[in-house]
Amino acid sequence: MTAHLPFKQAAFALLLASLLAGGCQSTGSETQTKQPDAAPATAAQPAPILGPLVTDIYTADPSAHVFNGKIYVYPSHDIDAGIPEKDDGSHFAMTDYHILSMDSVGGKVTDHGVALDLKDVPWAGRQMWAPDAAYKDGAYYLYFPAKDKQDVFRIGVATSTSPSGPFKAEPAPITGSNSIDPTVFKDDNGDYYMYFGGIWGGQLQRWSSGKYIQADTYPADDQPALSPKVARLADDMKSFDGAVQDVQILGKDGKPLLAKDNDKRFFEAAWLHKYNGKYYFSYSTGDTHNIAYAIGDSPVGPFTYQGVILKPVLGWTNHHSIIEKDGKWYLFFHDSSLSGGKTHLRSVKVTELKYNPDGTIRPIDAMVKS
Ligand code: FUB
Repeated sequence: MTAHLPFKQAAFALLLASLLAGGCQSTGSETQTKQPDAAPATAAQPAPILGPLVTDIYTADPSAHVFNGKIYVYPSHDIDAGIPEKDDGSHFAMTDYHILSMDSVGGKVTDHGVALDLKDVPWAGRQMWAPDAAYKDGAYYLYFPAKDKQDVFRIGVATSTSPSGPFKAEPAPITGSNSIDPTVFKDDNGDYYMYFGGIWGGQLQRWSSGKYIQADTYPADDQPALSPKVARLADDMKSFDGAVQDVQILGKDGKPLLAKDNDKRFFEAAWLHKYNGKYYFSYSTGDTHNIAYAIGDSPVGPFTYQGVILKPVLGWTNHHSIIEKDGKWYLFFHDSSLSGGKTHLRSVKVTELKYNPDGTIRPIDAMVKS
């Protein structure tokens, strides 16, 4: 069933369509969901928001990639574990990953079933948070944060011969990794970089000394904000080649953003993409709920703050990825509309992302009523 819908009704229409017209179909461990058609954007209009991509499970933190001409989305799989909401994020108690795929944005979405389960990760204790994936030389790599048995977030890696898994986890997390939200970027010369880090529940504030300290330590308001991290991946894609470095995010004045710059500074959810030869580092500002971005001339920075890509969405967290497919750019993100606003029960959506002629990005407001 197809319908031309105002953007904000599309999610609810999809749910209805799925229920009434059999929009969700299961084939073995895979489930397919039809996407509603949305009216094409005009130059003056914002692009339509499509999704939730799937409605029979909650999905969040979407890391999208194009592999073999198809779009694969590596999300968190949100569940309600009955844990009360706390600042340390314990209620985000996810235990596995499902991978979604589609031929094109707006096409049928396939849920490939469980790709990796917590019980099959020897070192992990709880909370499988935002993952990402990469491809090299015939192998697919799933990078994921989880708390180890000592309740410290680490970043693990698992491998598969298929982009949709199943993935087999390495016996130990990546040496030198910590905190959450890994994302891997492949540069044009074949180098791979991992960016990671997240404040509060993601524990980045416990690594300021270079070692894990249980107490939270934050810079004073007038000091540089906590930095996300970057490391080049070694040839084996399972270890870091060299030291973990700070990612510097500068203001337009060339000085590092400060801890008090809450509406601009890094909190979590890093992503890196390249556009017209420039490196775009984007991230969530956390407690101010923006997806912001900064541009640089090198994959390791420094990056200069530019503005907001995605304004706050329904729910507390904001998390995204950016890909190019068939000459168009897309922003994948999540919100809590399907769960009626529950912060830990989110759903992945997608919309087109547009650049201005000067390379800046047109901000997106997914809350705007059409
Ligand atoms: O999904 C758990 C956490 O919420 C992610 O790791 C953060 O980026 C935030 O979206």
